[in-house]
Amino acid sequence: MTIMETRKHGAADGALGGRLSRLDGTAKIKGEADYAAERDLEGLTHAVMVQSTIAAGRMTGIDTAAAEGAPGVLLVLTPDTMPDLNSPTTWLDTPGPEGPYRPLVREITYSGQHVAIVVAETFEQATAAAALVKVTYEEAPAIFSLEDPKGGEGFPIDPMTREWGDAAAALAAAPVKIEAEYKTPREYNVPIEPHGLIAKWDGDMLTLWEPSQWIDGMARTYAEWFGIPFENVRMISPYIGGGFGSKALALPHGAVGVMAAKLLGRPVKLVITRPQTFTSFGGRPCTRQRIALGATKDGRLTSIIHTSANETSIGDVAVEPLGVVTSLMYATPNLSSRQNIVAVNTVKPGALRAPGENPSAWGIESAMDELAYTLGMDPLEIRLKNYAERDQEADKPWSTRQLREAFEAGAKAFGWAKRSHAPRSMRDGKHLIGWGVGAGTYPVRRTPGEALVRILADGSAEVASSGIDMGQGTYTILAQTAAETLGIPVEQVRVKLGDSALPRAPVAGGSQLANLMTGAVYKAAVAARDELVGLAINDPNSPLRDLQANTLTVSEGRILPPRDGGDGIAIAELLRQIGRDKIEVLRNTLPEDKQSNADHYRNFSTIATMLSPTDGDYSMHSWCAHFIEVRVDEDFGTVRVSRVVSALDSGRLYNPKLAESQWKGGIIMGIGQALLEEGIVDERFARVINNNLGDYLVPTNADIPDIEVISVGIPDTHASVLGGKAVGELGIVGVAPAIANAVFHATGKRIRELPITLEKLL
Ligand code: MCN
Ligand code: MOS
Repeated sequence: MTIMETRKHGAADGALGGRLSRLDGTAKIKGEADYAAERDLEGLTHAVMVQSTIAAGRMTGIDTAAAEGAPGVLLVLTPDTMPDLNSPTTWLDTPGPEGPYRPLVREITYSGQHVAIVVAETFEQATAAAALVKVTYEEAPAIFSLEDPKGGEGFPIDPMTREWGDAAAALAAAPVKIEAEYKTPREYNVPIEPHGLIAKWDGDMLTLWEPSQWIDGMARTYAEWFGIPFENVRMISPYIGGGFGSKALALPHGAVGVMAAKLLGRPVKLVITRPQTFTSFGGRPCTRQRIALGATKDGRLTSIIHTSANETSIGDVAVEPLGVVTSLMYATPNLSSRQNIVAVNTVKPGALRAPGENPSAWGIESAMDELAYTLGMDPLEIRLKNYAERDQEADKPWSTRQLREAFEAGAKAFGWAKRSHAPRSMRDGKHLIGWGVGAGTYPVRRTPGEALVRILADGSAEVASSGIDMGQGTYTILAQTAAETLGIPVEQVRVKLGDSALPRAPVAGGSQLANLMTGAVYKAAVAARDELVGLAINDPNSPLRDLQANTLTVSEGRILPPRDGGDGIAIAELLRQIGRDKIEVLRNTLPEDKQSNADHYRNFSTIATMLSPTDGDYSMHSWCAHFIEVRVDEDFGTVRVSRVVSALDSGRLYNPKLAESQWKGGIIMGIGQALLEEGIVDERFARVINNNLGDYLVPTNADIPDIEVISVGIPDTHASVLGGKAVGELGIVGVAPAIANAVFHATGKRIRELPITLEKLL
């Protein structure tokens, strides 16, 4: 839809629901956006990390003499010289492990673990000297990945268990059944801006320029590591070059870099190299899921049995929740879902766009397709037949679930009715054509947020929060929220984000920030508008004096009386008249009993305050359906995605242009996951060898067709103050199985292990 059409339909660009372009876009295109590591401070020094070359064992010696004597070198820290840090609290607000925190280690548990840092006057000097650090090791056998039989079955994660009915008996009795194993490899976040920071100490005040999805959470960890008050950490992150889940937490290299700055008494810049983005933090772990489905002859599910495992690191627990979609998507009277984790010699896996939902949908959405073909049923029909009318596990109704509408709208726009059922039945020259469908979902998470709204003497307004914008659109939608609520044009609103000196905000993770921060800004803006109106009716010189507050409106920067009562007064004029330079309101969305908390920041710097999607009377989720066409070259086994139509339910959209971009971004990552992305492990060294953007393949423009996205959401005020649901991670869920299902339709080959590379099709 064009902007003109949107106008015709009511929502002006700058209002909520309008298609305003990104407010940060111009600065980024012009190169004016200042990213964290681009700052040049006086006395800036440069640091480079040294990493282990073995995956398991212990360091027997580390010789730093040559490095220390190299030109320009100022400091070398090793496990022997790195001072201990405090053990930080966890992200659930519980105490961390006992004993000190040591980010440089002698006991090696994965290849690429940090063992030393070298700081020099220039980056080149630090890089050269880092190569001179000589480490000797006593090597032990390593478990290279989840695929390594040495890892065994792992141990169960009981909170992941879901059971109802008698799944085993129902499966045994089912007239139709399928059973298969679905796998995903290690996948990496690879944001274009690598992780890095500039750290500067002034006494016990720490300033950090570091890209962050969660300023408050990271600032808290740094404060705890270094034993200083939260307020002493100033973290600045106005622009972020992508994170996809990897920039939410403070990381070991950050701890070492900040310590180096403290010891040197000079600012330190530390940017990890591209290969180090594969080992300084983890991406999505390798997963496997065994799924058994039982059904009646007419295609009604009677049982789902799901057993799964993901790899974690040695000594740490990382769970990629693999059963989350399995238990939610389809109605079944019997279900059993269990998950193990298996410790292997890898960096601790982390969050990558839709952790859990993404691989979970890969399993169940592939399995449903297999069941459809076993039954000779249309893959869309089987999904509609088993449509879950309510959340069976939580035993609650959905707040809103426009998934049926998504299936219908997507199928219609795609032309699904023209599909011929049999594999290999559609062809265009030497291309086999396949049409596949896959569904997805993402939960609505809710955590408190806080925002400051300021109306200034010139009638313009400011919005401030430590929440962040890594490209998803926060600046823009918060400006729209404030503009609409305050009744001033959007050009008159400035939004400040990404600075811990501003009011508190939760993590921009779990696709929650838009709902939470629009809610907080709305609350503060309503209070500011009320104050403004109060001034207008109380000021003796105001043309609106003594009118009822609830009869006034604010629009286009003017406070207006009821119809035909004149043109009121401009906000700027009123403030000038009464001699006020601003109206300033700070509001948060914490529950009443938490409003006066001494450690206010604690409510925003962990996820302990997060409500689950089933907290309350409803089960709240976003939903989507992807319809995808592939063309498979029979001779070469190459797969091209040639058409994507997705229909998505994220409730009300604050800015459809940006939400559509988010969905498309997720779908593009899903195409990458289906066809390209894979951390290839060298089994001999337990090391990911394609640790660069030349060898770790992500999709380019040439890999991506036009993508049509259709919004089928309706406002959901159970889910959020302004009626929106999750957007950011929804699009990636269900894409890979839709592609694998399309590949099966094209070729008759069922690929159960991602990515779908050509050798699997030949
Ligand atoms: N939006 C909307 N209407 C809604 C909800 C959202 O119009 N009802 C739009 C807004 O433009 C909003 C955006 O969608 O800014 C994302 O909102 P939301 O779903 O709340 O997600 P977050 O703001 O919490 O962003 C985090 C989310 C996550 S968890 C990952 S991972 C991810 C993603 O966003 N990483 C991204 N999108 C990304 N986009 C970019 N460019 N870069 C990343 O690293
Ligand atoms: Mo997103 S992986 O929850 O930051």
